[in-house]
Amino acid sequence: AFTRIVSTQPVQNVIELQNNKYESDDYFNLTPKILSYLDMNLHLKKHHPLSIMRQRIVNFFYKEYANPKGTPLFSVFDRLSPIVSVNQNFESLLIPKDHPSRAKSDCYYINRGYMLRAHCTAHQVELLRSGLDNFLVVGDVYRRDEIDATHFPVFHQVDAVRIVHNDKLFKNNPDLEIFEKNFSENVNTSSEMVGSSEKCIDQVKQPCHTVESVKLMEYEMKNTLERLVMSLFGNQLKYRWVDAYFPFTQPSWELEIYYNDKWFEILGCGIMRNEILSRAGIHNSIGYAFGLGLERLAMIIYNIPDIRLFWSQDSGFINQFNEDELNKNFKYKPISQYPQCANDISFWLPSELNFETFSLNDVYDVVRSVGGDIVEQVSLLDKFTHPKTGKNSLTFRIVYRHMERTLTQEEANDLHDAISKELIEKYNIKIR
Ligand code: FA5
Ligand code: MG
Repeated sequence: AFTRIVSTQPVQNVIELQNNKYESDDYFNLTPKILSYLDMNLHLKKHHPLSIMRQRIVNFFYKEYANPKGTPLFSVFDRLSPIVSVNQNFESLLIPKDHPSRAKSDCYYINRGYMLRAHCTAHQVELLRSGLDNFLVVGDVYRRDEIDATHFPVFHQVDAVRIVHNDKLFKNNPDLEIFEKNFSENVNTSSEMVGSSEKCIDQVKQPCHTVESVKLMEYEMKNTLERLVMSLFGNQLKYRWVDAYFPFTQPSWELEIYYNDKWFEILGCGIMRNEILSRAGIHNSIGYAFGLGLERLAMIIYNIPDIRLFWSQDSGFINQFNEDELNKNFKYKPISQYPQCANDISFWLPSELNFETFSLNDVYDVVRSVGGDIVEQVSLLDKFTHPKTGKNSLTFRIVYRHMERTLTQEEANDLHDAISKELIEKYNIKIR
């Protein structure tokens, strides 16, 4: 039988973004909604809680690492464009070709070569190559994700790198070395890049490093980060280190903090992979790197209940935050809770697709594009395969709530209809 191949791909197209032209291809999956966030720069906006978080973290590092004259050692980059090459976001960081984080269903691609950065680590190698050894990168990052009070397709990260040369690290111990004696930097380690993409937590140090150098770096990193979070949350804070895995650091950890009876992961970090340093032309040195999420910090510090509030234009939100009292922690006062409207949608997938090949993030993107910030949550209620026809059906509940006023059921219905229409058009689904 002849099956109609449903194309969800746009026709070959040239799009202009931030004064550069890109040719879109079958990887293009940006939505107008996502593009509208590109130049918002919430982390630079006056009185914005994310900007306050950025300043507190930058100030901490300026103070923590300064030369004897008081000049900060760290350079700060907070205006780098979020449009990066796939190479910057993945290859340069030794992320294997088949790593799940590269999936089209998880990232925003312009084409096969360019994307919206999925983490600020994407700038690590270019900055290392430019000769910097201590730097912070602050910016917006983009990931296709589910929809609820703690997830938004755009959030903000602070990434950091600190490199120490052998002479400095062992200033007081000239007998000690960063590298093992038998280690040669010429050894070809690139085979590790095609290695398994499985998440294997390996807390063993990299073979090239001596135990002493890794322990010293690990101590400095953890101690700095612990004091950073205490400077943000106060000394009473309960935290813990959890073993983790990142392709670009080894060993790696995550820092979790205890809040409202739960553990929250706020950052990932580790000892930088030596291949990254040596490829960037940095020798006889060891480094640590970390990446943390600004929204998570701000939500906990100010008790902000919903991640969409960061995008709110309501003066009732912004006016609660004041640059002049940067270090003051207080509880955010809800503007007011407007009622929710919940509508369900059930549809059949096109017959050539099943639950594995149909991406839920495609649905979430349509919901975001059409419903915008009025959608509070989307949850998958039911998956069902018809016993006779073998057709697959999904049911979602979409919760609508306006952040600044009461939404009528009619308005919610209109949005809901528009979402159904867009899903039918884009993905050839059939409403049940
Ligand atoms: C990374 O993005 C790594 N690049 C971090 C890193 C950098 C590790 C350098 C080692 C060296 P991850 O995906 O876990 O890792 O995100 C880092 C932090 O960003 C998280 O700890 C969290 O605070 C924040 N974050 C991640 N996903 C979200 C999300 N969907 N919404 C809000 N914040 C998020
Ligand atoms: Mg993580």
